[in-house]
Amino acid sequence: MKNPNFVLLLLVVISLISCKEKVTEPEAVGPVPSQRQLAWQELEYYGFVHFNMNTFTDMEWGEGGESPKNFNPTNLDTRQWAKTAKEAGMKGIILTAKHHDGFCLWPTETTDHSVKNSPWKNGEGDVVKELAEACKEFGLKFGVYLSPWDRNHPEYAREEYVEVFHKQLEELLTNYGPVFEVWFDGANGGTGYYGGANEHRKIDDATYYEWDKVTKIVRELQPEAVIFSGGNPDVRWVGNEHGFAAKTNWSPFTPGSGNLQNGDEDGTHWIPAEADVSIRPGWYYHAREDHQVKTLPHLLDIYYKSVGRNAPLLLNLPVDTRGLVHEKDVEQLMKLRKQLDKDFAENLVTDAKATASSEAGSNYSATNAINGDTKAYWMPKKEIIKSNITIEFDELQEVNRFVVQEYIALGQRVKSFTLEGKINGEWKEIASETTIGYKRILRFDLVEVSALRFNITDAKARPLISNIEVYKAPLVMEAPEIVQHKDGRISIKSYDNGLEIYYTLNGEEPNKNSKPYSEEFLLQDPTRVMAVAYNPGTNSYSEVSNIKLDIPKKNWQVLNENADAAKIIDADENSVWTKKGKLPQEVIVDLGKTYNLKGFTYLPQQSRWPQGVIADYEFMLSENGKQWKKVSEGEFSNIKNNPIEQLIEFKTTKARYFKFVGKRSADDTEVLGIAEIGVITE
Ligand code: FUL
Repeated sequence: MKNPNFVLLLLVVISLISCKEKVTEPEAVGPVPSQRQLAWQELEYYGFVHFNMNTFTDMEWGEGGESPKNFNPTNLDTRQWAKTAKEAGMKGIILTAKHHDGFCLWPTETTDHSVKNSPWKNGEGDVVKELAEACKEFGLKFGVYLSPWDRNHPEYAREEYVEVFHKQLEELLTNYGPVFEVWFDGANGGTGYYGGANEHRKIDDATYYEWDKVTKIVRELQPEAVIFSGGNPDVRWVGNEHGFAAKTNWSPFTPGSGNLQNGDEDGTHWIPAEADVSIRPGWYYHAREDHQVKTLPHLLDIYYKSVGRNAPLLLNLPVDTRGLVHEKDVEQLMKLRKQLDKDFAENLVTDAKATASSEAGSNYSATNAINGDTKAYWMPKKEIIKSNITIEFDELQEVNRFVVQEYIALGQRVKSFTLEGKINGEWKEIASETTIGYKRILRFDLVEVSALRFNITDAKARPLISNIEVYKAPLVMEAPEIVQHKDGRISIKSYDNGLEIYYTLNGEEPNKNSKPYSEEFLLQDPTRVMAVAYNPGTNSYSEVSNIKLDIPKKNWQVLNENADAAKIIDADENSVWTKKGKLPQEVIVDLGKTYNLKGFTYLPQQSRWPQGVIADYEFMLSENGKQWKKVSEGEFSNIKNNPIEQLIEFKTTKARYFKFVGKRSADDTEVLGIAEIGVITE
């Protein structure tokens, strides 16, 4: 190397290379995910199965003294669970191998309180094994829920039990193949059977279970598995059981901060949230909830507020006493799948052009954000935080979904961003939001744009954006909801904006030639209201809603109780009035004037733990409020299992006053409970 020009050239080349290298090495910011956390995050949507002793005792929290003889599914088919989950688009299933009552779904060596002593398969069965195999067959991941709290075990709260708990974990993680998640519940209620002691036992959750040891066991036996809760090494609870993550959702989290919902911007550890929710009110199967399987709009909301807000969705299916996912649940799951497939059918960025306000070199261009490769990302120059990507479409596009992902392997950075649309040549703000994380999905009303501009307005360091997708999701064509208010106002709502609503009051099928609905209207007389949603864009109709409304409750009054009792005639199904005290108990209502009555309706409380659901009743009428005539008496059959609105007809009778008597409640508690009561006029 005698030639000085050559040396100079070499130096230039070396410095160019090292410059480039500096660019290729963006530094991590804050805590970063482990490989197992990254793999888990990409699953996005998987199923929970609550199936165990509680399924057979019709409980949510068994006490621990239940006999194994109760456990006897008639038609258990884990392949049906796996097939359902697979077709629903889920990536795995987590099974309640042991819930708080302590019953083990596998023939554990640690206790007799297991399938071994149940009549199911003469004690030869193993639900954990059957499900692990079914998951494998259907290409699903398999996970286990093992309740630390054990209301059956005699040694619970003492040292011996901790060993039992660890041993159970070892069995589950050794004998059933790969496990992707181990779920430890936080509940530690206190009272229990505890081998017959039937007492209250307290433990310190932070120390009793020896979480460090638990983590060690999991890491050794299943290095790929993430741990939910249980000292929070990998995944934290989202802070509610609605399946909703917060809009601001940091995966960094400082254990002990209590910020389960939002996480901590400057959290010390990478502990992302997981959103768990049941497809029904309860986690376990109860026939009484067959009519309360979540609707498509509700499930969609859950999806967008979990997966769309940086939290994988763990959706629970309460397997029934047959040992099957109930038909109604399957139906709703498939509705959700179908709609999501439609929502994300065609990614409109594929033919678009992306340019950035700043790029840290050609390896980090804006194109990386729209090329479908989530390992490549857009990155602005080092000192730049406020920056943007513009996506220009070939032709005008109608859009209503925006998906964006950060390259989280190097930390979660974005604190806030906005989305603008170029509408008629002018930039207009569509959304202004906070965090992104692994994935954020925005839903907004349909806009026609020639371009979109995605602006990072604040971040912990320059943003790394690995993916952007844009869609035009079809409007959800659910039958409109017709609501009658107490004063007789009628409102009709469709799920999505952008749909037209048409209705009739004469019993004829509505269509776009019927009356368009634009605002609430008044109805004083009993009327059949039918309504339909219409999408002018696709020239298609929803199903028709069809309800027979009776007289409004405007001038009604409860005569024999305090003001709170007005909740039973406020036309709001969510407000409930209960009265404790020995049954029978009665309520008297004045209708304000005399009608020809031919029936009444009774709606019990619709919540997860309904109170005072009446099973035996009497119904009386009076013209003057003094002389009463009994017009109906009997039992609301099956109301315990199926607490829907009861409709009872009787011989037409003239009356201004009615008296509803609750004689016995379905669970034999001394409570009268009413969500809503109504009459049927002639
Ligand atoms: C809760 C438990 O107590 C429920 O029974 C259910 O298992 C749910 C997923 O977690 O904390």
